[in-house]
Formats: sequence, C-alpha cells, structure tokens
Amino acid sequence: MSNKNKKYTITSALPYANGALHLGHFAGAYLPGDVYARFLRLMGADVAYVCGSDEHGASITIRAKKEGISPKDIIDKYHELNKSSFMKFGMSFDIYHRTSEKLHYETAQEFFLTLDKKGEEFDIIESEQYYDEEFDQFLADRYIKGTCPKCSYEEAYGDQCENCGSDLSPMELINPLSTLSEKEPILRKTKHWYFKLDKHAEWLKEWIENGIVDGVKTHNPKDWKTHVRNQCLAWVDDLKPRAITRDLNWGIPVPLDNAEGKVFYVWFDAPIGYISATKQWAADNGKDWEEYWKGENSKLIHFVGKDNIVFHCVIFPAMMKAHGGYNLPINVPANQFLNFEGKKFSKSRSWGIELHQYLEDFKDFPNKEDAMRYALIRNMPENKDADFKWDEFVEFHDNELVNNLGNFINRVLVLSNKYYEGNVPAHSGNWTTEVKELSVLVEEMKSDLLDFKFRPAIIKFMEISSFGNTYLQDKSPWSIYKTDPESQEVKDILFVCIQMVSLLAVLIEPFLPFTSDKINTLLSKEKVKAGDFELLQSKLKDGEAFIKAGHKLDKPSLLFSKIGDPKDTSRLELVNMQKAHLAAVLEAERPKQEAIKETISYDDFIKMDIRTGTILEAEKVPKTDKLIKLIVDIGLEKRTVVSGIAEHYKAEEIVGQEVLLLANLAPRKLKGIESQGMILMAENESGVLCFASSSKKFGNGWVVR
Ligand code: B3M
Ligand code: ZN
Repeated sequence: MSNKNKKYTITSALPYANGALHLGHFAGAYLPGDVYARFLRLMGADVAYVCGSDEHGASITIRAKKEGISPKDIIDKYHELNKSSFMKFGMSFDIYHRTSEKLHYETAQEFFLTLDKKGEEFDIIESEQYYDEEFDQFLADRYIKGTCPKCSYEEAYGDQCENCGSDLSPMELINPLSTLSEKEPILRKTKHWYFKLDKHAEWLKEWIENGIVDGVKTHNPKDWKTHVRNQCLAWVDDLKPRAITRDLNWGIPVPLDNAEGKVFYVWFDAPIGYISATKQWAADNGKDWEEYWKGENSKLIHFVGKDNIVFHCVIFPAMMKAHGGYNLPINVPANQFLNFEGKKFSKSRSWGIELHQYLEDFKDFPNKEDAMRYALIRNMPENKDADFKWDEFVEFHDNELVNNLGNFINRVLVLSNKYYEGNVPAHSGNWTTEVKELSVLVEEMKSDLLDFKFRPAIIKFMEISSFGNTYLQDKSPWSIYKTDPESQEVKDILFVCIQMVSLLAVLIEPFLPFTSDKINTLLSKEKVKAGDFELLQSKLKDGEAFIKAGHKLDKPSLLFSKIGDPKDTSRLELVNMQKAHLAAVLEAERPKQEAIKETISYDDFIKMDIRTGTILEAEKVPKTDKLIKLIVDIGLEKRTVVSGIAEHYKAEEIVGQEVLLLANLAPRKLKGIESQGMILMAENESGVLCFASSSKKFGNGWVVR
C-alpha cells in the first residue's frame, strides 16, 4: 500500500485552558507528537494531527474563582495564549480545537447516549459524597483536599495526589477540607452515572498484554514503552466502576431527563474532544472524519505525559470499545517528566519557564524556537525523567547545531559561491556511490522516528551532518582548487556536498522546521513538502540529484550564531538573566540564619575551656535518630562525647575529623552514656551544620583563645 492511503490520527493531550504551558509539558506530549506527525507527512502519509483546549473540570472553575473572573474568561484567555505559543514554536496541528465548542458538546452527548442505550455500560449509584454547606456545592476532584492515604502528603486532592501520583477518590483523603470554604465538609446523598470499567477488564488485559482484540491483532505489544505497559498492566488487574458525572454547573450537561444538574466528568468528555476536533477539521477540509477514527487503514496514536497514561490506555479505549466502531490506539508513546535545573517545575515557586515567557524573554534571539526545540528533543524524557539545564541548552546549540550543522552548510555554500558563483557544478558520475553510508544512516534515522525514539533520531541526524563535515574535510577541495581551479574533482566534491545540504534540509524538518526553511532559502529551493522523504530515499537509491547542476544558490549567510560568542554577548546575556532569576529564587528560599544571641561579657566567655582534638572513634547510639557516641583525643586525655549530629553525618565518615571541644562543660548523661564535653558546631550560610574546625598544625590539646 502506498503511504498516501495510510491514515494516521495523531493526538497530543488537550491542555487545560487554566494556565500557561511550560517546557516540561512541551517536551512531554507536544514536541514528540509534532516530530512524528511532520515525519509521517514527509513520508507521504495522510495525517490528521489534532489538539485543542480542555475547557471543563474543576481546574478551570477554581482558577476563575482565584482570579475573580468567569470560567469563560479563563478559557478564552488561556486557549489563546497556549494556541499562540504552540503556533510560534512551529507546532503543526491540523486543528487546535476547544471543548467548549457546540460540536464538541453534541459529540460528547451523542457518545454518552450511545453507551447509555446499550443498557449495560452504566450503573446509576446513589452514595454519600462530601458537600460544602457554605458554598452549596458537592465537592469532587480538586474541590476537596486532605492528607494522602498513601504518602501522607497533606495537600493531596480528591482525584490525585501530586506528591506520589496516586489516583484517589475524595473518600480516601484523611482530614478532608473543602478548597472553597477551607472548612470540613459534611456528607450528603447524590446519584451518579458509573462507567462499568470492570466489565471491560478481560479484553483490556488481552489487548494490553498481547495486542489482540476480538481475535484480531491490532499492534505488537513489544512496540509499547516498558513504563507504559507496566502502568497499564498494574491498572487492569484492579478495575472498578468510575463515576463519569459530577454535580457542577460547569461542564457538558448529561442529556437525560433524570440527570438534572449533572455534567460529565472532565475526563469523560476530554478524550472525545479528539474526535470532535477531527470532525471540525474534516468539515473544514472536505474530508470524512470517520475514515480517520474508524477506517481499516487508519492508525490512532496518542501523545501524552506519564500522568495521563491510564486515561488513554485503559479508560478511553474501554469507552471506544463500548461504543463500537472505533479503532483503538496502536501506541501511546507517553513520555516521562522533564525537570528544570534539578527540580520539578513549580509555578508557585517560580521554578521553570513557560513557553510564552521564553518567547518573550528571548525575543531578540532569532533562532529561539529551534534552539529550544533542539534542546528539548536532544534531551527528551523518553524512557526516564530528564533535566533541562540552561548550560546544556547553550552547549547543544553552540557545539552541535552551530559547530556541526551550521558549520558544514556554511562551508559548502561559501565554497560554492567562491568557486562557481553559486552555480551548482555538474558531477562526472554517480554521486551516491561516493557516499554509500548515507542511505544506511537515513534508514536508521527513519526507523528511530517510526519507533518513537526521537532523542536517538536527532542524534542520528547530527551523525549525518558530521558525515558531511568529515567528507568535506577528508576531500579538502581547497587544496586541489589552489593548483587547479578547473578541477573536475573539486566540482564532484562540491556537487556531493550540495546534495547533502539539501538532504539535511529535508531530514531536519520534523525536528526544526524553521531551520529547514532557512536551509532551503540558502539553497534557493522551496520549503520541504509532504512526501519529500519518500522522494529523497528513492533518489538516493537511484543516484538522482536533489539539486541539479546549473541551479543557482542564494548568497551564503550564517544559519546560526553562537549563543556563547565572545564578540557578541547579547544572546548569552539572555541566558544569564534566566540563571540569575533562578539564583534569586534559591536565595529567597534559603533558610534564614538565626539572629545573633544576647551579648555576653568577656568574663563569661573566658570561663569556657576550648581544646583542639581528633575524633578517634564514632558510632551511632542505637535506637536514636540524632546521637553519635565519639571518643575524642584532646592530647591530655581521651573524652567520651555524645553529639547530636547523626542526621548530618555518618559515624564512619567523621573518624579522624579535627574538632574543637568545650572541655569544661559539666558532664551529662545521654541515653545512659556520660558525655564529657561538647563538640563545637556552626551552621554555614546554607544552613548546613559544620564542624567548627581546628587547624591541624596545632595538634591535639591546644587551648583555643
Ligand atoms: N487536560 C490533563 C492534562 O492536561 C488533561 C488532558 C486531557 S487529554 C484528553 O494533563
Ligand atoms: Zn500521595
């Protein structure tokens, strides 16, 4: 089958329209989706890449309340903000829809009614639920907080503990409190629709374990990431009915007479948002949405962060299977989390950077979009958590993009311009025989991309660029040209190099679309278009040129400028400003030092007999957290001292440590051991307990004055 007939429906998690997206979100669920969608288009496949705002749920209403505006104001504001950041970063969604659209309401309600009519997918259950009397409201999800029963974190929500990631229900919280009134809630009866997830356990297990549903193999389970499969398997063994309705006035009304005041739980309608987005896109583009969701030749892939795995691998598939007619996802290549300079992203702590903020702060850096795309793909949290660091951002840009890719392209263009005034010279034979390794490298990059291994794929891309650099260096056309400007060999070399530059423009497009356009501008070529990868591979096989002899290239100009350029520090200053901000955050969070105690007289001070000494032995005092028993040699004698430092030091680490000992402190019994003196300690500027140290040259027993 030609790629044209292969349909792909690709989704990236619909961000809640209650806040701005940060780099962690971007690297988790959006950039990988974009790279994949772009690559499939280059392969000539028929792609519908959909995304949009998730505009329901308590996260929206709570945010609105906090800002003192309506939920509608919130969703309009953040829908526009997130959409515009995505567009500026070159995201290639075919549509960025909204779950507040009428079409979505209709789609979600129809979906529900289809399940309801089957008569066996839902149970209506009456139960007691938390209720806030002051606000006259039932408290579900984020409207209720309390202590997590699994990890004792005190700020866990009614749907999830953000500390340990556990999925919770309000009834499990210890010491529940309403997030509206901050008061203890009461219990009140209410009824809800429960989706009988447990009924789907058997086939879900077979599907996740073996990739088989209704006897048909839909995918190879080995293609799924281990961490995704493991999470799914842990879930399917313990499926319970889940409430899919809420008592709220914000959400999609349940379209039944006996459901007054009920709306869908946000996680019921949000994934259906992928379907309504596709419907809208299809309607706008004269396509049939059903081919993309139900067609035999269509493949569904969800890009999400690891906290959304269960919804996309268990609950939504069960909903689609219960409905009937839908394809199940062939993969959910969820990413792990990205941290920021060693810590979790945190808006309240001002740790991390949001997409719109980055674009604003770096507005004077022309390559800001692709520089960030490169850094995030290069360090994508594909199978384990990753860490974004500004220093690495600079290194990736300067050492890889500039020194490798930029350098190669610039050298090729400058030489072509100098030797042939930018006219592509003719090759004397079959150009691909000189660079046979290229097709292998390109094939490897392709297979990484199709396996959702974007980080290895971009590294492979850089290998291809290095291959070009090495080729040019090995051939050194400049030394031949010096003696023979008409040399055919030089023409052959430059011809091959120009082809490689053209190849790189195509290969880089899924990762760095802006750079791809710039390279093509330098080559006086049109932008990369759908199917170009397929075309390129066949030309490579047949030895056909990507750019023919006689084609006139544009004037050479630099593709990138180094961030760390010593002659122009403007870009590095932008990075340094970010680092300075983080240093200020850390400084503000540093534990404050205690104030200086009351003044004492010299006579008080002189009473203290402070001796230098060495710790000879140290052992933790059993059944205590803090105490270590020490034997300290102070020259004159050996003293036994019990010191409360076990939380800061391990006993075995401090043997041999030089110390100052207060030798005339009245002996005191601690845990049955007589302590004969006190080791002097002081807190350093970071609040870490340090030994007030003596200097070795004095030896033991010197009196400190
Ligand atoms: N809005 C949660 C999130 O942004 C949710 C995803 C919906 S995908 C259908 O993490
Ligand atoms: Zn927890």
